[in-house]
Amino acid sequence: MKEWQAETGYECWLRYARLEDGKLRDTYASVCGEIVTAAGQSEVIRAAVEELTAALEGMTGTAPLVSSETSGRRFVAIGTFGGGLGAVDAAADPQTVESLGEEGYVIRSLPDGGGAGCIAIAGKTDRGALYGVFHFIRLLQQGADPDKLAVTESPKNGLRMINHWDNMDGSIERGYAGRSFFYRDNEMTEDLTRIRDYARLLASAGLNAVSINNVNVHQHETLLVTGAYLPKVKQIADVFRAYGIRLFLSVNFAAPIQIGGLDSADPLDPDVKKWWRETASGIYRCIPDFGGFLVKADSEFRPGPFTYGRDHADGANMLAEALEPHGGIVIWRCFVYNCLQDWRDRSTDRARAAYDHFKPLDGKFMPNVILQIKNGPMDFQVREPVSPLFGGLMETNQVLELQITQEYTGQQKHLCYLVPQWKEVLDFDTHARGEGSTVAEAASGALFNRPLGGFAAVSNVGDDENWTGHLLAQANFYGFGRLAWNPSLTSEEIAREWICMTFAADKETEDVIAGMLLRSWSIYESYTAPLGVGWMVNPNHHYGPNVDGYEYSKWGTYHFSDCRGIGVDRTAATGTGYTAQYHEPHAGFYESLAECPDELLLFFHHVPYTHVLKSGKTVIQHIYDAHFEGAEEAAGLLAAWDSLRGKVDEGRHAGVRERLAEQAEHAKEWRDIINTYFWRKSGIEDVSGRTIY
Ligand code: GCW
Repeated sequence: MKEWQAETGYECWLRYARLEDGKLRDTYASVCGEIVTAAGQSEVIRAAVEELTAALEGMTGTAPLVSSETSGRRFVAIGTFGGGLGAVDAAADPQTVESLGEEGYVIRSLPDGGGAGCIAIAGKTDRGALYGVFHFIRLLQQGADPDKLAVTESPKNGLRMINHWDNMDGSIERGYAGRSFFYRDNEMTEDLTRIRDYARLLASAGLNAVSINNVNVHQHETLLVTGAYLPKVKQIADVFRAYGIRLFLSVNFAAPIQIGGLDSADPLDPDVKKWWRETASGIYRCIPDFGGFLVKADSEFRPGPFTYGRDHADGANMLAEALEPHGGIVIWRCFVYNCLQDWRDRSTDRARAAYDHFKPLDGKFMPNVILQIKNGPMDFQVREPVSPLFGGLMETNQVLELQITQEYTGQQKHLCYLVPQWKEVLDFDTHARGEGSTVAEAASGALFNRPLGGFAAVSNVGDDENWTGHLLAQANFYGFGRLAWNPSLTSEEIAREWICMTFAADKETEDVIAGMLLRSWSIYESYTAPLGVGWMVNPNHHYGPNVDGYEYSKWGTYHFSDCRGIGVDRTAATGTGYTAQYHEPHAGFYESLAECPDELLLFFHHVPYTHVLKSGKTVIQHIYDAHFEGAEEAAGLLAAWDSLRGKVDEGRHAGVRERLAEQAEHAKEWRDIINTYFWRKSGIEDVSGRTIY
């Protein structure tokens, strides 16, 4: 059996383990024996060179020479077009260079370049070159032939962002991988090493923006925009800058009152405007390339413009005006709904809220405002329809918000590779401009020709040694970045890339892990809340089954099960009218009981347990079958992983195994509680006569 180095998972996919194939090792060592850059390089290029040096040293056992002149042997040239390196300029014609945009790059094998031949990695900007270097490393990790490189890439989305829900006391809202690595005890961390490694991970996955504090901005965090903390924030921004990443802060809409000594936060009040303008200037004096503000307002008890009878456009535009002279942007969240609903009131529908609030404001936001829209109308459930704001908003910049942290999808104790879920969202055709009006096109800005757009996602990392708690949850972090760069990559391509980089596994091992990842979302869905109805979790922490946990609460998240049936009537004909927020054909599909897809049936319709699905099963039989099968498949994930003992180093194997074992047990708990609940409610027997309690 193979000897493994003890591994913790800290390096993630930037692992750079010694290549096992000796021939490949020698080839890479000789082809990449030297790295050449123009003299006097920027810190971004220096970061790129450092990364490639570490990668080559790790993979081949020999560190490359780094210089600004070729010594006659083969080399890798890294730089910007027109930046003083002939090999770089030879890598692409002017038209290609033009098409690259600010962050694109070219990677090319030039057999005749610079004497012995070279590989050029070139961007229009140094950030482009950095992304090119990370791509090149990925190719080496995948065993690419260095003589046949011809890659031209640029990102589909301008904004590719991670949102942290980290609090300054060190806790992370909905964090499942330890404490914050930005803060501790209401102070900012002094240890920038981990933050630098984090920046490397972000950049390697293609990400370019990060907000470092929770959108629920509490007392200390309100002060982040002031001199009290800005010098420390600057240090972090400096670390990120070297990796092409812009820093954003979440701000408290009531800050003018809480820390500014004003008696109002009214967005139309001149003193309030002035306070924000001065605050913005103060930030930019310290951090000239500060990204801007992320805002959760009038949502879940956060302050906002409603207090003053103003709307969200008034609120966002006021902040946008303050940031505009400095090139900053406002990212304003659309997660606005009534969280003090009465469960007895059947006319209020939380799913409608974001559209009802924001659609009437379409076109009223300043050009440097982006509305951030959660993928679904509710809240990051394992299954939801796509938010109708995509395709609904046509004159407003928008960014798609996803949740990498697994709040409702197993809290990084269960395996749930979310890329397939995200792909379904991205591929959803809103039909806003006829066929092909996908969410991916709307979010990027391409569909409605918007200047700004992109993807943001809530982070799943913390100070756990392996960043994500569940090692395999790293694939979600990586996958989000890759999709934000290129939404047309498939879930499988991303999974295999990640596995190859993370485990350097043989083909058989790669197949096993890829199979586990690709099945995991559907497995998780099958043993939790059925057919798109959502929730059924324990209140507050949201882990584990509790069918009525939210049924009589104020949060607007109900399933309405009784002895006859289950589901929420959101039709225009007899329900809340939510279906009408979609363009055709979806408005019609969802409205029709016959056409509504099975997996979303209970999101849109209240039906008897005996209703027959398209699958041919009744709803109740589907619930039983899915839960029995789901729990079995969860056990199957553990068995599959066990088959890899000896093929993955012991440290990482054991860590994952522990979580898969918990998942298998917990899936049984889900199975039995859900099945028992519905058996008792409906009185209908399982046709297969399995044990229900
Ligand atoms: O899903 C809910 C979470 C809250 C979160 C909120 C939001 C940051 O349960 O913890 O608050 O969404 O997205 O604002």
